[in-house]
Amino acid sequence: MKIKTVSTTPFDDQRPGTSGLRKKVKVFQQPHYLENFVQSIFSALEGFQGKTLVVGGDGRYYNREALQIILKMAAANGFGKVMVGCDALLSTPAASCVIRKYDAFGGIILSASHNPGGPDADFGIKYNAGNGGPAPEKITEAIYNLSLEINEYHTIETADIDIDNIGEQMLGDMCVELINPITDYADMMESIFDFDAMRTLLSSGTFSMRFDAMNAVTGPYAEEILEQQLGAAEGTVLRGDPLEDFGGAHPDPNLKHARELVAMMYGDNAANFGAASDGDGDRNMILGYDFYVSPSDSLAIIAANATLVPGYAQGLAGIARSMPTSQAVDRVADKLGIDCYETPTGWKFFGNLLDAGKITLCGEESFGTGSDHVREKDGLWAVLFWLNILAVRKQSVADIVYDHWRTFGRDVYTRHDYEGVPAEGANALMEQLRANTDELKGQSLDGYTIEHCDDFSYTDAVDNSLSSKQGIRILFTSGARIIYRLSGTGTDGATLRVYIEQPIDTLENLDREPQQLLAKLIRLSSTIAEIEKHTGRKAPDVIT
Ligand code: G16
Repeated sequence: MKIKTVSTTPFDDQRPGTSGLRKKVKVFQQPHYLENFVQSIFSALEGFQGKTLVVGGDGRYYNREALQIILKMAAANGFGKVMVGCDALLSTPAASCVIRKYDAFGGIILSASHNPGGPDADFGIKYNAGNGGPAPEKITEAIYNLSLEINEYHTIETADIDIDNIGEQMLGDMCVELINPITDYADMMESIFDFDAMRTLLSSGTFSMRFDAMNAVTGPYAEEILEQQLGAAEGTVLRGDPLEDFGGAHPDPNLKHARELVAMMYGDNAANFGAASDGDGDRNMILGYDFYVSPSDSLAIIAANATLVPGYAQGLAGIARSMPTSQAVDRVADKLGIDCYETPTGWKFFGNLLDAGKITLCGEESFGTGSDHVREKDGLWAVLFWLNILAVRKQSVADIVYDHWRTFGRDVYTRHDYEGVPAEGANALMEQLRANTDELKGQSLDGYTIEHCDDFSYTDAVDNSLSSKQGIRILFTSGARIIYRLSGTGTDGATLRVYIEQPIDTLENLDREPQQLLAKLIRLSSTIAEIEKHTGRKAPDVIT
C-alpha cells in the first residue's frame, strides 16, 4: 500500500459546534478542507492502529465523495477495518448501534442533521467515540487545536471503491465491509419493544399512523420496521426515499417544516398517530389526531410510561434533560424517586451519565429523545416508544397527554427562533444579558419576579469537567423561565433561540395554546433582551 503524504495549510474555522463541524457544501469542497479535518480527528485519537472504524452518513449531497476520501485516509492512517453503511447510508442512531454492537474503535458520521442539503446547502461531519456517542468536549477541542496547526495529511492513491454492494473488499491493507445497518437496528428495536402488541394495534382496523421520513435517511428503516415487520399499511411511511437534497425541503421535523404531515393530522380522515424524523434520523416529532406533543412533554410522558415497554420494565435509573428543555420531566423523576440531571444543550453531555449507569432516559426540547440503548438521540425509537404506549394504553395521543397533565401538572412551553440574524447583533444581545444578570435578580416585571439569573454552567457528574457559558437563564418565582442561547448548528449568520416556560397546575383550559397562555412572558422575553434593537427582528421566524 503506497501512502501519500500531502502538504496542506490550516483553516481557522474548524471548531466543531453543538454536533460536529457543519458548513456549506462549498466550504467542504475547497481543496484540503475535509482532509484537514479528518486528519485532525485521526491525529487527536490514540491506539486505533488495526482497529475498526464505522463510517456512514445521511445521504445528503457530497456524502458519497466525502466517504471515499475518508476511506482512503483511514487506510493510510492505519485502521484495520472500516464498516460502511451500504450506499454510504447510516442513520445517526444506527451508527451508534453499529459502533457498540461490533465493538468498533469509533465512527465518523457525515451529516448536517436537520439542515437542508444540496450543492448550495449544508454538509457536516462528526466523530463518535467507542461508546457510540458524540465525542466529548476534550476530544472536539483537541481536534480543533490540531486543525489550527496541521501541515500535512495522509491518504493512499487508489481508485474509488464500490460502496453500493454488501460484502468485503480491500483498500490497501485495510478491509472495507459494506453492511446493511437496517438489520442491526431493527433487531435492537425488536429486543426493546413489544412488537406483538404493536402488530395487534396496527391490524385492529381502528388505528392508523403516518410517518414522514422527509426524504431523509430514516425512510428505509421505517419501511422495514413499520410496514414490513409491524404490518402497518403500505403508504404509512411518507417521503421514504432518501434524496441528496431532501426533495428541496428542510428535513427538520417541526410544525413548520413537516407541514404536509401536520395538515394530514389535522384534516378530515386524519390518522390516529403521526410522527416525523429528520435528515439523519435522530430527531422526532410526535402528533396525535389534531394534536401536537411538545418534545419536552414527550420526554416526560415516555418517562412516566416507561415500564409499559419491555426494555424498561425494570424501571429507570435516572433521567437527564438539557437545560432549555421544560421542567415537565423533573416532576416525573421526583414522583418516581429517581435523579434528574440538567445538562447543557448537546447530546454529548449525556454520554458520561449513560455510561456510568446514572440515567436510563434523556431528552431535549430540540426534538431529541433517547435512552441507554445507544449513545445518540433516536428518532424512530421514540416513535416506537409512543406506538408501544398507545398499544398498551389503548387511548388517543391527546388523552394520554391530558392524563399526564392532570397527574403531574403542565409546563406550558414554547421556543422562538430568530434565524440568520447578523452575528454581531446576536453576540451583543448575549453579552448585554450576561452583563446584567446581577442587576436583573429581584426585579419585578409585569407581575413576574425574577428569582435568579445566570449564564448556565455545568459540572459533569462523572468526570467533574466544567462547561460554562451555556445560555442565559432567567428564573421567576412562579417557576416560569426564559432562556436565551445562540444555536450551535446553523451555517448562516447566528440563530437566537428563546425558550419560554410556565408550569401551571390548573386542570382547566387544557386545550389552550401556549402562545396565548404565555403571551405576557413572550412580551417580557423581547423587552428584557431588547431583541428588536439587537437583531432588527420584530418577530421570530420559527415558533415551536
Ligand atoms: C444537535 C445536537 C443536539 C442539540 C441540538 C441543538 O442536534 O445533537 O443534542 O440539542 O444540536 O441545536 P442548536 O445548537 O441549534 O440549538 P442535531 O439534531 O442537529 O444533531
